[in-house]
Amino acid sequence: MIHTALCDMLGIAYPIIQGGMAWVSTAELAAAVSEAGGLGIIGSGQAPPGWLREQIELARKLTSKPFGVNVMLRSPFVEDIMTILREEPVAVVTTGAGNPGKYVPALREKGTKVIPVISSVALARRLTRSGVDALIAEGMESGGHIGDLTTMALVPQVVDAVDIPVIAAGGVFDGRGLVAALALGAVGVQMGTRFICATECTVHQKVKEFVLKAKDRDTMITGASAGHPVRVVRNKLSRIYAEMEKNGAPFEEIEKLGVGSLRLAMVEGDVDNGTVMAGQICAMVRQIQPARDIIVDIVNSAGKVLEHLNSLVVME
Ligand code: TUI
Repeated sequence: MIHTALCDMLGIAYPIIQGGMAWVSTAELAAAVSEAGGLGIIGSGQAPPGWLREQIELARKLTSKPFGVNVMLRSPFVEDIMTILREEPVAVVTTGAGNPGKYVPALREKGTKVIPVISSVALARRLTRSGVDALIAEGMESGGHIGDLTTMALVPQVVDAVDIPVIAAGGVFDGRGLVAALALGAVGVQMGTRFICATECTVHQKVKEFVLKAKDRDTMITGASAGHPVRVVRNKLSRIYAEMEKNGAPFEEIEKLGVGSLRLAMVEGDVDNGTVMAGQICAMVRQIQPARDIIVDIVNSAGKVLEHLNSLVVME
């Protein structure tokens, strides 16, 4: 059993947040994670606002436990999404791919905890001044839109820079990752990639099979030359990206490749021509299992790691 300040802050049993992955983290997955004692998150990505309203309604039917919504700040619908979150407040809002500062007061007024994902110390400091409740420090081991520091380097620097709770993300698969995060000063972890292969995850079956097959070096970063680095599982589309970037293709053309490609993979199941975002631990994902089993495995393995570490302490 592992209990941290994050559990008290969010009213959850275990300090595990499920990443709000666009087109992947639907109400079914979020509710299953929350039911299992973690914090489930609906990923609103670039989906239209009506979709989010339905998903919040569905999650409320599936669980009475707290859950959250991730807002992708580069979505064209971000203002409408924020309006819905004021009308239908959820326990937690996480944000990604930008600075959510101006939305913080209205969300907190509704009792929503605001927990931005950040990849630098500078933004961590700035957001602390905006009055956010906690931060998720996400290393470049993560899937999707990333910064350039690793989790190992980023988390302790953010922990030292701010006086609010920090959650670690990027490269976490099991109890070893959870304990490592706690050792770095975090109060918990956010995990995305492992939950892609949760039984309750509604992503296309072909995506689950693709992730199950991935090996340690099968992810790569696309879009860095256009200023938006995104970690994906290598496929036909990522090879086209690499070729274009090598040839110095213009920024706009590289950006164009990505439009609609995440949905194409995650919803339509086209894992050749679509974008399959996943983190570097994708090779460790070897089975499809219920969210509850994933959470139990993380918590039990963390207990064993802690016992082992404790056995290394020699009294002088
Ligand atoms: O947001 C993510 N991961 C994502 S979002 C996404 S969907 C997408 N669609 C189209 C274009 C781009 C993305 C897929 N994966 N993770 C959280 C995260 N946020 N990591 C890094 C950041 C971040 C980066 C820069 C947060 C703030 C930031 O600030 C820049 C600024 O505006 O100051």
